[in-house]
Amino acid sequence: MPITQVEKIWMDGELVPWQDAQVHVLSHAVHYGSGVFEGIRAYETARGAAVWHLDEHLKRLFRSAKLYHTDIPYSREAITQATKDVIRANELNACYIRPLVLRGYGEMGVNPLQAPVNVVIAVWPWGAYLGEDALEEGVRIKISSWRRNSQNSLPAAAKATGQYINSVLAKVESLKAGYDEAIMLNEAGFVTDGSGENVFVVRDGVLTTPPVSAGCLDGITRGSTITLARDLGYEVREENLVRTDLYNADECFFTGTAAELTPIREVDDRVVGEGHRGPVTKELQGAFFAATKGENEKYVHWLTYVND
Ligand code: PPE
Repeated sequence: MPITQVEKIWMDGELVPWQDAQVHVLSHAVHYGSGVFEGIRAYETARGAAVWHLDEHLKRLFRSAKLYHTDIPYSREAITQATKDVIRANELNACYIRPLVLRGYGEMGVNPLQAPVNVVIAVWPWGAYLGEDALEEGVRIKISSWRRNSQNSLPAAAKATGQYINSVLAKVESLKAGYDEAIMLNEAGFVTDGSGENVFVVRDGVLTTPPVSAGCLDGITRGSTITLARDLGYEVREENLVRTDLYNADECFFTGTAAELTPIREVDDRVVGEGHRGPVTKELQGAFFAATKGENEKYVHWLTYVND
């Protein structure tokens, strides 16, 4: 998806013009994937732009960095302030937010420990991740022939740039085969997640999503969806799923910061349920978007208002 350019990017403590937020081609992260990042959204509310689950995302960023022995040279409070600053500087009401901590220029060779750490927070307006119609019509997906990174090779607990080359393989395979998105299984054959989304199935009114131990990212939208669903009275289980559980579901949907809550209408050419957005998915989407807009008092604490 093309990036919509805005004025400023926050880089290493300063707001710099978009074009000036550069790294050298010999930066460590460019060669070895030694970066950690987040994907966050800010939504338009009656009180201006508000960042959805900023604390959770930044906590995960710091956990990812720790896993790769990277000390982020700013506190979480400073990154919180910088995120607000960069949204305000670009006068955005709603946007996608991409914090990135990368091993920069100065050292070559696999060892990252002497390479400098650069910190970037970019923001831009970003529409529906899987296409404008996807939120209503749903997407067609393929179970990838590529397995999800094994937890003993690349831990799902870290959102690291290099780990995404696994998702790239799966995503491209699915697109070339004519689907919208891929889901990866782990080596044992259990469902993990999409190239950039967690997955849920609904059957007989019960929601099930794979446990984090299956090897999926501990998605923040996954967590909010579990809470929203339970608050609406649904039973939610975190249990292993096999691919046929997706085929035989009444409803199936993705969750993710970029994908938000996107229905899945077909899996491996099998129509899921009625073949369009089901009632539970629709109800959860409604609850999700109301919460992101600050329309439900119960979840206002999930928002960080940019102008506060
Ligand atoms: N699984 C994967 C592999 C993943 O990348 C994401 C987020 C999720 C699950 C959902 O996690 P969360 O956003 O915390 O609910 N993917 C991010 C990057 C997408 C991209 O193309 O870049 C995102 O949604 O921002």
